[in-house]
Amino acid sequence: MRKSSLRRAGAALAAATSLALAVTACGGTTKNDVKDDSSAAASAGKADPGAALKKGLTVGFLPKQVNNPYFTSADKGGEKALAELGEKYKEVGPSSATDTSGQVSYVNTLTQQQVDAIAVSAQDPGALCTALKQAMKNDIKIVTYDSDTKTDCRNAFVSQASAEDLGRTEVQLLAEQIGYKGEIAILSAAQTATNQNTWIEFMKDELKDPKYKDIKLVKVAYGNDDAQASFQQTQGLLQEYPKLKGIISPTTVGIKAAAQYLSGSKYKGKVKLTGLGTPNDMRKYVKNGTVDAFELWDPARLGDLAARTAVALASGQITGKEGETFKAGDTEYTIGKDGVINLGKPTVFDAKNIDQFNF
Ligand code: RAM
Repeated sequence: MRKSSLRRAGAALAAATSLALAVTACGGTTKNDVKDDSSAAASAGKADPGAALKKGLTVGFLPKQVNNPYFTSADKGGEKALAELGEKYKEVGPSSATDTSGQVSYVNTLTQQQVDAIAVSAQDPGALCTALKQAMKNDIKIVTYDSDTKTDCRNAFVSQASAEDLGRTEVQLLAEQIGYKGEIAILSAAQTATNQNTWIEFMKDELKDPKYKDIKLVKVAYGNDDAQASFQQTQGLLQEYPKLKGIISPTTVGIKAAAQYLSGSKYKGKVKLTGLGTPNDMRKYVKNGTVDAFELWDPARLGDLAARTAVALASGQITGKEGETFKAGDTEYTIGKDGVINLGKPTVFDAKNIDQFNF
């Protein structure tokens, strides 16, 4: 049952779109966000852990970028879970990872279509908020997955792993590879991406440890999850910092493009590269000696959990409050602080284990 009518939705959505556009430039991360008690999530009513899962619900997946193989795998995982549960799946989304106004329009379209829940990977923590709050007012449950919004703009966030662990382990991996000495750079995705910005903050914090005193972070470059731009940014980094010893690229598009550049250059095997990549993208660069080790979670499992969380929310089993529990497949999950649900630990891939993975 919809709480509020969608009759006024046209005008409200137009206002929502322009307001959302006005805050597109809002940056930052969720690292220090505090949950606002007046948030939609906090006021979403009481959870009924015994409620049966509803059937025939429609969940709209809205990734950062549709033509990114990482999101293809993630959303396929969501589609499969929804089919198993007897729900309907749809996917919409922009083809560029820097099209926040495109993401806002897709949220508005899904709201007009009266889907039951939206699973969204946000390109920006604030830009989608007005549109997402409008959706929640229309009783549409919002799950962020992969990349969060501010906490009051969604009911729950399905996180791929602990952001802190990811940020710190990437620095640890690279530091070992360069012998704890030399200049390093980060090749990120979009400048506003919540997930990458949160991980980068933890990388910078990790680098404060005295054991990294001989390592200097010289630049954070942005390849916008665009293969060509990421390739050029890598080339630019090496031109600007010829003594560079290592690069961390916490994006599947960025690390692949950086590996492609390094493997065809005189820096192959000399400039170390790590970060987050898919085994299928990175296999040949591990085998040809460009990359020693990198990490990731299974994107399909992330999409699966996002879908199951969306269905649990839309069925009233959970509301997104800390301490609530629900079953996704065979696993019981507990909602943590700020409505965060953690998928688990990422895997580190290297020459020894990479052939065991196919995604
Ligand atoms: C890219 C996207 C995504 C991120 C992965 C690691 O595909 O930026 O948001 O989680 O890389």
